[in-house]
Amino acid sequence: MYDPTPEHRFTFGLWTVGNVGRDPFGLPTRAALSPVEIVEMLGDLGAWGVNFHDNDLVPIDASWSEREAIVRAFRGALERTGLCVPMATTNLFGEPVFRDGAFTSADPDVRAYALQKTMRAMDLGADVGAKTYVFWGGREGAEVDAAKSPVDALKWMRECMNFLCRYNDDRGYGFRFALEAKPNEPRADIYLPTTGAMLAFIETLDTPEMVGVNPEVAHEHMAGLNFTHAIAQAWDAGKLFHIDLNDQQPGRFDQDLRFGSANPKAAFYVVKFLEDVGYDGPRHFDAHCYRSEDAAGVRDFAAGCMRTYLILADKARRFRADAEIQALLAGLGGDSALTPVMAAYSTESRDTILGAKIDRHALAQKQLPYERLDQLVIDLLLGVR
Ligand code: GCO
Ligand code: MN
Ligand code: MN
Repeated sequence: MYDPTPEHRFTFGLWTVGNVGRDPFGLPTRAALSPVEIVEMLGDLGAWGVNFHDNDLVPIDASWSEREAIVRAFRGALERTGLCVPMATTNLFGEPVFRDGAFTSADPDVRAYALQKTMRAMDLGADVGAKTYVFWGGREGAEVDAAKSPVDALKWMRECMNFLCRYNDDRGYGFRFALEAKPNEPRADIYLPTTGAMLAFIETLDTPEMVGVNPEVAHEHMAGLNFTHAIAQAWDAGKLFHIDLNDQQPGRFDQDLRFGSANPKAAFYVVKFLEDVGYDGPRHFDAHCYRSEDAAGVRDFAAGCMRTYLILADKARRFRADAEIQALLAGLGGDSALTPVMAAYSTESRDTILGAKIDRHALAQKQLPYERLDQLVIDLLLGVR
């Protein structure tokens, strides 16, 4: 029942299951897996797809013939396992050239290089059938606000996104672009730090319909925000093009923990939301295995992300089928004679509301049994219901 199959649309990045345990204080703790080995492992575990940054697959200085050989071997692994590539992205953060930003660098030649690298990476993604193209601007930020105006940074970012939207059209790739926000790390402060900020920025682009968001659990939690509320706003705007599932303790470095491992209750509401609204995009795990693990531990980690998702999806089904929970919910909202009046402004509805007798004391007395409701959710999650 909790075994993943491709229909569940679980995906991982080459950089996630391929993470070798390097951190700012220490060297790798496990051997690197080749892209082909990763695809085979993911196929074996029941995943649906695999995603990559350009240089996760093709080393940055590879020649064209090396690129072709790598892509051929990778495609072979996809065909053998049935895995697909739903999403691709560009590494615009690893190389020293991006030390002060890519699309928001004050140096126009750095921005041009970032565009060139992204267009080539889009070609690579399109070659293997990717449909979503993610933009995570890890270096698009600042430590020293004296150095540049954040308004200029936004202008450069907008120019680059508009340019790449045109490239997408020009080549007929049909990518849906998904912008991923993060408040900090690796920069002290990253521009457009939250999903809400990204949603507002998208509306300033020339072709906003091409662009949505890729919210990540850890990133909103690092900002102290409620992730379910962030994806709800993105969904409401028709912009939830992709999602990065992982976990994160508040107030820490970017932990990228196994999905649901730090705050299962928050993870439950995320899964419940996605299942309730019928989100049909990839369920992508952007997380890392503990540094203390070996290759077998990486499998446990990947299997655990998917298993936890499926357990929580089952809990969401039980939530919907639970008579007591549903009765409590039914008593909370509902309609009154004023519901249709509020739905549209007119002189009549204005006067009806201005003249209505609304007893604020009676309303304030109405019972809101949230303690009971929350305990029922806890009972459900802890497995005693
Ligand atoms: C991070 C980010 C990245 C991006 C990835 C894909 O904090 O490192 O979440 O993992 O998701 O670059 O765009
Ligand atoms: Mn992240
Ligand atoms: Mn991410």
